[in-house]
Amino acid sequence: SQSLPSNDMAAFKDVLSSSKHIIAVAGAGLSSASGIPTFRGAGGLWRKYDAVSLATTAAFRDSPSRVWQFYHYRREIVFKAQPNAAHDALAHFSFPGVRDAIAPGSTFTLITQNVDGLSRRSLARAAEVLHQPVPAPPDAPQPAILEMHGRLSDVSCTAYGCGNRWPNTDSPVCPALGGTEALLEAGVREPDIPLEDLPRCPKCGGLARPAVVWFGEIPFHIDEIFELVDKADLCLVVGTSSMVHPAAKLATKVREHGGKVAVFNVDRSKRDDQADFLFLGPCEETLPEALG
Ligand code: BJW
Ligand code: ZN
Repeated sequence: SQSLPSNDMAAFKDVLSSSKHIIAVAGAGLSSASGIPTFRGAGGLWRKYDAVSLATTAAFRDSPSRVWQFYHYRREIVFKAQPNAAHDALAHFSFPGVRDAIAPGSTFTLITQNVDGLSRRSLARAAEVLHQPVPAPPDAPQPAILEMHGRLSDVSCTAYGCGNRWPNTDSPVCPALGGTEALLEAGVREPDIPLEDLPRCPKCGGLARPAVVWFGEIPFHIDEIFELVDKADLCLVVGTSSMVHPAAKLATKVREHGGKVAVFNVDRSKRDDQADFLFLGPCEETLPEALG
């Protein structure tokens, strides 16, 4: 029978110190302490809907008004939120100068499923504190963060053949969505916003959508991600239920070619019994210790 994963922090730090190609695969739990609801745990409901069922192409086809209200609501939360100690621990670890005291001569890339941009904001803040530029090519082999499911602060055009994608950090994203987040709480019926009043493409006028990755769509940076996974000798799995592919199988792939896996989660998660290390607890407490 297989022994359970170790929770020995000193042994983990030993492995970390001799690792050369480190990746972290993060999920919604990374941002819990920033007040961002997760998908599948408590708080995984928006109004009466299951958050996972709204993050789909089918939901957007059926009701762009409802799905835009869901994303507007999440954008407003995220724009007001601040990165937490777990984001900051990963951000600091992204700087070669910091990492050299912990895992000398290593590379590190954070692969996040989160669309909240908090890791990017944490990295920018760390760059200021450390007086060092954000790690990026050509000095680093990769940008420090790959946001594989896109960004809430980007929108893209749904018109066939347009392909336009642009940043939009307006609050609200368009006038018609303003205030809709409070409506249902006030017991008002869900408004049905006409298509022409939802966000539109400035190039062709087509209906815009959040530039995030829904089920059946190909995640961003997928080729770079698989290359990193092939090279990785250590994979940190942070705050994800590991239910959604391809993110869920990245740690397994690292393990299959002999790399180590360390899971940081408040709860048990899928296939964590196959990990080498399992640190149960809030990642905003365990990660600063593990990477400090
Ligand atoms: C804490 C904590 C604290 C709390 N500290 N921890 C069979 C049938 C149909 C489809 C498929 C199938 N098998 C595979 C598929 C494909 C499908 C899939 O995986 N489906 C499964 C559900 C079965 N995947 C896709 O379609 C993907 N694309 C794809 O596969 O393309 C083909 C391809 C082929 C080859 C190569 C590459 C690609 C796309 C998936 C897109 C997922 N999109 C969403 C929405 C994004 C936009 C948005 O945010 O709205 O991504 S769904 C949602 O789930 C979101 C998340 O990023 C993702 C993962 O969720 P996450 O982050 O794990 O959150 P939770 O809530 O599940 O877990 C939180 C965890 O945190 C919990 O464990 C807590 O315990 C923990 N936690 N507080 C530490 N303080
Ligand atoms: Zn367009």
